[in-house]
Amino acid sequence: MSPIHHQYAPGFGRRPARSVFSSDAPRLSLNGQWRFRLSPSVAAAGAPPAAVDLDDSDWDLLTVPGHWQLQGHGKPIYTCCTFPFPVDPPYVPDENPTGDHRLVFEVPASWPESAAVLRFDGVDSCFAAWLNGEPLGWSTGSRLPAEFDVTAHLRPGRNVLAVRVHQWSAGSYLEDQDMWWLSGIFRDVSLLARPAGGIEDFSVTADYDHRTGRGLLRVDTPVPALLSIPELNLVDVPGAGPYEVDAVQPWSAERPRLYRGTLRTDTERVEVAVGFRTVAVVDGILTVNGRRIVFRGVNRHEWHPERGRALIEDDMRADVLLLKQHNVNAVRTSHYPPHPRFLALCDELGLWVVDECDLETHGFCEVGWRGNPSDDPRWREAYLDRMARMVERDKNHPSVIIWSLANESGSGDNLRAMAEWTRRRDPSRPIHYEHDLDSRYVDVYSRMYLPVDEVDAIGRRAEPPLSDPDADAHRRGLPFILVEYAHAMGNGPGNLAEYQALFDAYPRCQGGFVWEYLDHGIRRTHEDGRGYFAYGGDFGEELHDGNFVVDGLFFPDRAPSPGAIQYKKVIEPVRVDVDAGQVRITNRYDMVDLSHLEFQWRWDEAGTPVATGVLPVPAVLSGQTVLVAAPALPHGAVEAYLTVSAVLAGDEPWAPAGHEVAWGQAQMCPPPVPPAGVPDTPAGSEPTTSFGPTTGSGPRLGAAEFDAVTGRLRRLGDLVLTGPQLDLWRAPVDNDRFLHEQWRAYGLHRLRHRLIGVDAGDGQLVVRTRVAPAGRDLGILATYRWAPDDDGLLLRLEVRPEGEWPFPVPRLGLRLAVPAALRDVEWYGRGPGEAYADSWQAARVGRYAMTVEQMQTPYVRPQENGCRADVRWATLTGPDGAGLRFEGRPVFQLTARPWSSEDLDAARHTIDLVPRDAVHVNLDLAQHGLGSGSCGPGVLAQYELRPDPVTFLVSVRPHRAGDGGGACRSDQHAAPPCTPATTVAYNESGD
Ligand code: IPT
Repeated sequence: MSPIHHQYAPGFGRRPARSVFSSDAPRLSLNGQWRFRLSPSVAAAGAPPAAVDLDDSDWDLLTVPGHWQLQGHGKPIYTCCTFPFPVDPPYVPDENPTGDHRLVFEVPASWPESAAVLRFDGVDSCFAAWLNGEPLGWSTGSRLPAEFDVTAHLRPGRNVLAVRVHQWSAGSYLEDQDMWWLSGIFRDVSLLARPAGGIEDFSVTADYDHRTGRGLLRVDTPVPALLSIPELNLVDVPGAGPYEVDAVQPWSAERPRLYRGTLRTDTERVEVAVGFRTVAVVDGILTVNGRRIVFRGVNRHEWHPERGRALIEDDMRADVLLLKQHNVNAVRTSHYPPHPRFLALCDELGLWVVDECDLETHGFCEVGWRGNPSDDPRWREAYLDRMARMVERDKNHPSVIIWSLANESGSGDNLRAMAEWTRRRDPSRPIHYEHDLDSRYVDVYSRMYLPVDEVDAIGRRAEPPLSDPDADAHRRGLPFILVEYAHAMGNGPGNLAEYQALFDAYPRCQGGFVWEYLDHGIRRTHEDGRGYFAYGGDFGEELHDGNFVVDGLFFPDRAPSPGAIQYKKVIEPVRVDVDAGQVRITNRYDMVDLSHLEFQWRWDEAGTPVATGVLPVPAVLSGQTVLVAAPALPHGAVEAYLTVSAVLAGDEPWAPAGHEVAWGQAQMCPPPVPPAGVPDTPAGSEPTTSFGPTTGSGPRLGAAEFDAVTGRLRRLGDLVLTGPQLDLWRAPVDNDRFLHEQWRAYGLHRLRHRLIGVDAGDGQLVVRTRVAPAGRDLGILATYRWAPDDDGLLLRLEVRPEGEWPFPVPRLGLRLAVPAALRDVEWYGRGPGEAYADSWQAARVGRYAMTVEQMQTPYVRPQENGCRADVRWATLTGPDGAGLRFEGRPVFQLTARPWSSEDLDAARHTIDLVPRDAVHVNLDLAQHGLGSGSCGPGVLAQYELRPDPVTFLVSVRPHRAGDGGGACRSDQHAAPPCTPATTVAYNESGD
């Protein structure tokens, strides 16, 4: 007999799978401090740690649940899909770290003499257990429960439990999810008394008929049991019923109505939480309770930066609350069943769940899928075992509306067998598996990372046909979901709005799940005390996939990244379109009306609120739109914006009253008077005097002094500056993957500037330069035309590319360095967060103040960040309130940081970034979009930044203490009256 870690079989000696529930039968938690010893191999571990009298007093202590690698034993390994051991199934290397765990526990005197069960909710990856020296059995299936009957071995008083856990096993071949490899008893361990005649398991069926409003309820049990749900007038009735319930309130993610009650026999009482709902695919559309639903979802791994996948209740509740607060309505439990409490919280607070089995054989892809277990009958039992353990455990959760067989496991008969078993066991839920490419045994057509145009074709049911006409007809009739899209790695994702537009446009496109919810960074502390998050490679792994493991909408500590804020905006369940005379409000919820929301409006002039109020909005039904008159305010002399926010009218279990759900904003009117007398086009006049590049003293223009050799501005009044000069570079974002290799090959990060000439005259200074990388003959002619502008300067930068530019460029604008003391920033433009060409919708126009430090987004792997878009003006000031003021003509994009782009580019972790003695400022015309290129489609053509000839205007002047931000002067905006200010890169309509 081969050792347990080399077996195709999933386990031995386990009890049949069943659901998780709360019972009044005694339960003893065995969580806590256990004795622990890690051995580098099974051989080194020696005899099992089973003996009652084994002296473990010199073993370490380990917190259970927990991973040993996160408690100082062994090291985490991160690979995305490559197996960190030879692909040699079902065998794993001799170097198989083995953790022996022992716990001495007392069975209280009150413990009944009934049967007893020992339950493990999750052990990674393969374990055997002994109680009081007697073997109980063994199991694989890390994220699934295993129960053993311990009736014969449990003693009154002192008991000794021993568990041997192998890091690697045959099961590891089925658990190649893209996450840290972390081992141990990472979910709860408990001892359960099982009263004779108790409730071993139960299955709730609670259908909802949306035509009649009636529910149909039955609760099946192996032994007859009595059901009580007082709210439904059911008291001690036979569970099996069935019962027709009139006028029942259905369960949905939007209104998670649970009817709580109990089920009892003479010896046991258990809790039930019933949610009435019916899931069905009707005419090719996925419906719940007769209504089409749209997933505004995320893929959720379980993660905590210190505890790994050993989550506690607070973590899980925080996740559900955060998701609800960010308008997310659905979770795919990528790629394994979560801790059971998570699903109970989804039932209670309302999230649709795609519950996915603990199965992924992705590493076989690396070897051409040779030997993939999915199509090998020797693995059949393990596949079916995993599915049954998930379905039986989670079957009573109304939140679970789809079963997912696996992730990225190729194709094969074992998957088909799982689907068939599941369909028989639970016909009430559709079945999903993305990699069933022909969708032969699934009920939902699902793909990942498809580009917008392919989703559009699927929406029209016009996707390319399959070769088998029957399979094609079947697939063409299925609803479609993007089970993964929008790779949220680092800065991004972009293009969320384009996908959402397709989900709105095509009934068949029923939303998707962003990859992914949370960055899986591991918290570490540098020797100087500063904290940071580690990623792949930081633990000396021989194979790893770097920071591909930090690709979430939320940072490892659950702080929302700009991607989360953007996603919240794009998926908002109410669309508020503000127009000159009216506000158009569309209910995009699947089920509920808008009576739970209050619509508050705010009128800002030059970014300062001048009036507020509440719009009277009727209880708009799902899918409907109303037009409400916009508040009429007199147009002043400055730019005015109307913002309408939909906020919670009362407290909800997931957020307090006043929480903002959605908003819309529009520029109501810029100054009616056309701009007058602005010298913003000095290009026409020709200079009369010329300074050569080698002239000794620098030319001057008013309070400004320029460098004679480079032609660069070096002083404005009292302030010493470096620059500005043309800049094309950004520290590549993760989504610049592939493109950034071209940028580097062409040397965009090492541009050289050559002064052609400085010409002065007519009160202007014209600095002509050529900017180009070494080794290449392409370049840019950059002409800086400086003219006096009040007590400052107006700069007109003309950019004329030369040669072949075969790719979009990262950015186009100016960089400069200003004294480090100027660290207080105020601006009028989009904010408060960053915004990019294809990810700006969450940033609203307003007046904001932050320090330079606060403007940084701490991406776990440092990269370009912090761009504030559509900035009309910005000031950078020091402690005395004096500094610089920049003004756009009409707008610019502002990035300010305590380090340079080069520092950012070189840094691997946040702690590598150390403030310099300058503030580095970028004033950009535009940046290239973000896209999803780290794992998916890149930037859409309309958001690419092509190096075309352009002219960019911006002014700079000294800012004195007490100047204030200043209202937007009427002459600052080149935009014509009553049209929104736009830049080349921003499209207000979102089209
Ligand atoms: C896809 C995986 O399903 C997911 O687990 C994760 O690895 C994601 O990619 C990238 O972060 S599979 C990929 C081959 C598209």
